[in-house]
Amino acid sequence: MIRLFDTHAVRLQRELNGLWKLHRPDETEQAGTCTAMIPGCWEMLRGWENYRGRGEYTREIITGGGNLRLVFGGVSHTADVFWDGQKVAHHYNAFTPFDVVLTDVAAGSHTLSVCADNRYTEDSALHIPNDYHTYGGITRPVALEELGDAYIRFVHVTPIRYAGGWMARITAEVRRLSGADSVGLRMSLCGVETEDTLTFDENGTASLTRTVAVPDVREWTPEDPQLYTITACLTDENGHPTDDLIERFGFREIRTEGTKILLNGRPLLVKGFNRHEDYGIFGCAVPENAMHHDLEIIRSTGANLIRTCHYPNDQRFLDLCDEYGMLVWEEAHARGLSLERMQNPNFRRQSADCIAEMVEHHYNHPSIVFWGILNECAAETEYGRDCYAEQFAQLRSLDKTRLLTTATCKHFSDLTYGMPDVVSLNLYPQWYSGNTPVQLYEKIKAYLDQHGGAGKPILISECGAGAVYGYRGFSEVKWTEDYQAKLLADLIDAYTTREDISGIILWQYADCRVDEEWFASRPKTQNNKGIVDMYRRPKMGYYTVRDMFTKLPVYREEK
Ligand code: ADA
Repeated sequence: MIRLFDTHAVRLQRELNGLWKLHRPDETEQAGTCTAMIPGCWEMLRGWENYRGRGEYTREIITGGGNLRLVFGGVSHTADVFWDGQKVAHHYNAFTPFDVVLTDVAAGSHTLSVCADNRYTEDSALHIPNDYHTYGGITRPVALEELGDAYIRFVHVTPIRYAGGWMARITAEVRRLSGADSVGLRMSLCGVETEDTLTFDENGTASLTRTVAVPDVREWTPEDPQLYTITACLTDENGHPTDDLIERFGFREIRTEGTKILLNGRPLLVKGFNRHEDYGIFGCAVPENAMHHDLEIIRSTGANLIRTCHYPNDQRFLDLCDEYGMLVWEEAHARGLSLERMQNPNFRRQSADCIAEMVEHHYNHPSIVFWGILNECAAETEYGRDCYAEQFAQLRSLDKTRLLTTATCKHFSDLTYGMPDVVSLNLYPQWYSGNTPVQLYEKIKAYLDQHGGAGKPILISECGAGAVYGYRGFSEVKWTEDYQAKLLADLIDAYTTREDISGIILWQYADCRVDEEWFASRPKTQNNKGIVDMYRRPKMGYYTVRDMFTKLPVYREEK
């Protein structure tokens, strides 16, 4: 499945998941040639566990011909796509989807190849050796769609709350591949029907924006995550459907008021986890059942938010968050980039592409309430500050409704405190620094108040401690589960009880693999700050967090 609900009743879509052939194109001997399961990371294959290089996946496609669209949920991290040996697409970034439209394809058998590359070359500004692992392969689902003369590229729904209730602003974009200069577009949501004729411009694109009032709305809330469906359908001159797209959305509002974050008008207390897409033997290609299991565990702690540190997530996971009423901070890809890294000639373009793809594909998820950028990058430099400003401006132009933020560790030199809607602090008292949680926070708060951050809501976007699963001891020294559990209790206590902090996002939900070449090598080559290990076995910290989070309210006024 590429999504967790039906997105088409007219357009034919078939999955290309399953077994593909895989080989290493840069090795003369056919060592490593095998069959691989898609979606999957090649690190799951024997002999490929530490492979960093190019891997070429191939399979046969039998089609009745016509216009086809290949949809890739994610290829890690660079993809070159070949159709019968001809290159048809190039895409950079493991964490964003892309597609390829092929017109007038002949009926019969064809060869589809995808060459994935997970090397850290100079071309790659965002995938670098890091405190998480960049796996290799076709790591998210792939599908093939049959298109007619035109198809719907996207439908975005923006919920708008006004004094009398709710409206929905709908934006749709349609592309023409062949055929007539105009097309009919019928849409239906919550019992409201619209019908329009769209005329294509010289580039073969047509778009439409409409705002409709929606009566009797049930709001999407963490307690009652009500989802609605919009169906958009292209029609020919006889009114017959030729293409369609079904999307899900919800009615909810997120905004700030002074130092508060308001969800549907109520002050939110964030109780969250940072979660990497990484799971035991599956790597970043986390199967649906395991995603579901993660949400079961996370919800059982009483948490209400997940931060997708530090990249856009698989859309199936976001679908699950919509269903579970789990709030999401989705982040564009970047972690810990130095000034030198940000000055990579590809950095600005690769970042802009990532942001554009993330917002376009994930716009409708009601669960996403924050867009984040540039975790712990060079915010202390003037060049870095300009990049932050550029990315915030891009996000604001694409989405005027969600809150923008960035997690900083440059507490006493950050030049960007004035830019985001919410100031977010990554801090590790009693782990990397000797201060108590309150001492450290108060020092930072005094600084940020003088440097653009005064009067804004504040989130603790990361804090925590490492614990090696199963390492226990009366000594309660660092790396024991005992030390982690005790520190987590202190952190939750310090950061959820102050009026000037809107909540805490613990680092992290589950242990994850880190790159061996990353400068701060870690025990077991893992970031061990999870409250569960890579196989989701609970550490003592899981129970501590659960005991504390479940006693805390979702909204501040309920205290
Ligand atoms: C940082 C960073 C995380 C992780 C964490 C840690 O704040 O944002 O990705 O590396 O520190 O475990 O040290």
